[in-house]
Amino acid sequence: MDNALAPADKAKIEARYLRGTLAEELENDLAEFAKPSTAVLKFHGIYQQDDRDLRKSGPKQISAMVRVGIPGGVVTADQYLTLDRLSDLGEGTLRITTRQAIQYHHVPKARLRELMRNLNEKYLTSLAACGDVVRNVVCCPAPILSADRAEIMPYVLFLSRSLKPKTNAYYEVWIEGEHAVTVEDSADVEPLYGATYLPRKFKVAFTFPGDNTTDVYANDVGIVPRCSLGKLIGFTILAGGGMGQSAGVKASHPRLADPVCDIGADQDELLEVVSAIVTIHRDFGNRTNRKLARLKYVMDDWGVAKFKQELESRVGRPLRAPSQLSWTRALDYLGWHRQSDDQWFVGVRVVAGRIKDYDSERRIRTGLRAIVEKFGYDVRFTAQQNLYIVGIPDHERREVTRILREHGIADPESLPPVLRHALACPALPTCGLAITESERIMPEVVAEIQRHLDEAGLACQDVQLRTSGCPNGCSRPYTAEIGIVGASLNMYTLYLGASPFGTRMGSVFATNVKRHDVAPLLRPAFDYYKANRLSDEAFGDFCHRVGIKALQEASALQSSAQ
Ligand code: SRM
Ligand code: SF4
Repeated sequence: MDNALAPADKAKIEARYLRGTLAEELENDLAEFAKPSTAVLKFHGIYQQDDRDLRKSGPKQISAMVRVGIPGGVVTADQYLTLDRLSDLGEGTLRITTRQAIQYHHVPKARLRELMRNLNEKYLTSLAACGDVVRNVVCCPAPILSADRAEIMPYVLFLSRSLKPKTNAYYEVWIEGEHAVTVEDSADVEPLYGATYLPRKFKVAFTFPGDNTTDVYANDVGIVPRCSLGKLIGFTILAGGGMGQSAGVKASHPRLADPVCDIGADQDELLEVVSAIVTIHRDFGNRTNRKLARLKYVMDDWGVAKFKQELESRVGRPLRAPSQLSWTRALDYLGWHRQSDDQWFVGVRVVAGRIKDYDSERRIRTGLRAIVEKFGYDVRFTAQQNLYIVGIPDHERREVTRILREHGIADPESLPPVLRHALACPALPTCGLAITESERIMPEVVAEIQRHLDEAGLACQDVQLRTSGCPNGCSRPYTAEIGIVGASLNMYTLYLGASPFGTRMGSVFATNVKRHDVAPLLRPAFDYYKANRLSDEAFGDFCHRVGIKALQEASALQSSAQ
């Protein structure tokens, strides 16, 4: 074996196209996989975790988080009901992720094969939902008809399928249950990835012009369709985005993607260009330091001109300059919307993406299942952790509304604006990287912030707020108007000033903020905004215009006056 290989790459080669010793380990009675297998498991969409709430009270309680990739967030009714039923193999919740996937938590090792086989029977897979490969391809899933939209879901599914690893390991390990075979015995090749796969994860998002619901700028590759009179005429391609930054690694930072080129509407051309960008990451991404390995650091080093030159040399032709992109505030499409002349869809708010029965009043999981079971509607998950129930005929709307109400599923119009738009990553107790709480405290923090907005005379103000339990930024807090990021034990960093369109990141407003100090600390900024905003100026745009220093001074002034 080549001694110059980085440890992570050596391990990938030793795992023989994602096999490792998973099949053997599934045969033993141990509750957990051995450490070397945990890296291989990620490519299969599985994280080995322990319940961090229980760490102090006894031995570690090991189980698995399983992520089911759902390209564009689209599932049939039958797939939804399967996803719902299989959640009982874990803790009984389905969690819609910020990339339209579904996660199960607390799945025992002994139930994993059963889970994977049942998913596979319904054409669902966790392959490549995690790991150093192209992850779940996301897209705005609202079935909206308008002149500046065309049906692009076939492109999403095509790209997703084409960029999946080609190894047979997933089927051997989970479906056929055969013992691992050697590479020589298998016919495996990974034409795109090679035996060492990518240096790091790689994310692709589509979104429609004007409507950045998927945060395209936060992705390694962003794809913006160009449409005219409801027809697709091409795509604008962006590259080099990513939110993650690692605590203690100074050079790591979030970055927005840059527009690189325009291409035509042909599926094969799209695949060619996106694959070429993936190979730039494969060949030039940092393979010795995983904290600095994302494509965004290649873009930082090279700049767009050199990046585009390399891309052109890989596709063998010059590429057109990117079109100018313009954006408006992303809509959430919650509530009722017309889908076609005789059909509707309803957007359902799922706070922090957690589909579960909270108590006898709020039976979200049961209510959604009841609707899908009764009517057979398809479901679409969104990158804002919500879902749409689609294809509802006019005459069934009343009954759907009744079932939603009966199960305590809130009418979005009744939700306070901040709660309606907020995102939160899971953090404690499942995430091994969490420094602070996020999902569990988000509703409370949001309620406190809403109270301060109400008191400041801003009760109806739309403000995007996102909480993450560490700087990795899984809820994309750096593109939220208020970003709350776990930094050290029970302490948060607050970011303000991002654009509500996802085109500008926020800046640090305050550090080392205790959870209960978050809302009071923001209050002076709300008062300042109320008194000095321009007409129709969003909170994030205001914070950016006046600058962080002015906001901090307003905050200091108010606290010294008290
Ligand atoms: Fe994430 C790692 C959850 C979207 C950046 N992320 C993790 C892990 C797997 C923790 C770990 O490595 O041990 C978290 C599992 C927690 C748990 O208990 O479930 C986790 N990330 C999530 C999800 C579930 C958050 C959510 O609220 O839904 C999202 C799953 C998306 C999916 O379906 O694929 C999720 N993660 C994101 C996003 C947002 C996005 O992609 O739009 C980001 C920022 C964008 C980006 O990638 O830069 C993100 N997650 C990270 C990072 C930082 C990567 C980096 O470049 O430094 C990590 C840490 C890592 O990879 O080492 C991470
Ligand atoms: Fe875990 Fe941090 Fe991601 Fe939250 S942001 S899920 S704490 S890795």
